[in-house]
Amino acid sequence: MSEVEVFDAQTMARTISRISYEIIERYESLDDLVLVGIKTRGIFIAERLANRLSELSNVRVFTGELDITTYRDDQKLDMTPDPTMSKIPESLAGKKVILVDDVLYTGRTIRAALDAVMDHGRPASIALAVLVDRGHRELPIRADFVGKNLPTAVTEEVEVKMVESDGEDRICLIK
Ligand code: 3GP
Ligand code: 5GP
Ligand code: MG
Repeated sequence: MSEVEVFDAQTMARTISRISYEIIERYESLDDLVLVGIKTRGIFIAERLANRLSELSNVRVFTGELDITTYRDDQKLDMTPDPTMSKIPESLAGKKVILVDDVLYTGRTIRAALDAVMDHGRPASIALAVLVDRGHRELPIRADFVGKNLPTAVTEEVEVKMVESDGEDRICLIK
């Protein structure tokens, strides 16, 4: 097994900044924007983007937390979709939602997240921001904001470490 560093702490901070600028460019205004992080690390990334956006624009950007466990199509147990497992500050009806996750892979997490978001109201729009797109999509899903496109083999794994959960910011490709 070998480990190749993809992001160090500085690159991760720069990437969060760059995506924040791209978000500002993309939307006419940041009013009604809600960054919805997919647990676990998507939540930390959404918080960091919201802080950076607030610094850059003087608009307070709201965040939410999505737990998509009960919405997955590949779960072994049949679970009833449970919107109360997510922490969304208010209705998402009419909001500009950006889903935020650490790694985009098959796309099944995002498909589930779209269902989960809709259970909190009908947003005006939904976009997707991810730190790493590792390819191998099984559904017609793409990200609007990408930290890094990282071609991977199915046997490889992208290890994402963040200060909030792991004590350091670092992304490695484990071969
Ligand atoms: P999370 O941070 O979004 O909760 O490195 C830990 C993170 O990556 C966890 O996600 C964990 O579930 C996820 N993870 C790591 N390797 C894999 C993998 O090979 N496949 C899947 N589906 N998830 C992985
Ligand atoms: P998908 O549903 O697109 O297959 O996978 C996306 C979700 O699985 C993300 O939330 C991510 O945390 C996790 N994931 C899938 N592959 C990897 C990987 O190689 N590394 C990490 N860190 N997470 C992964
Ligand atoms: Mg994730």
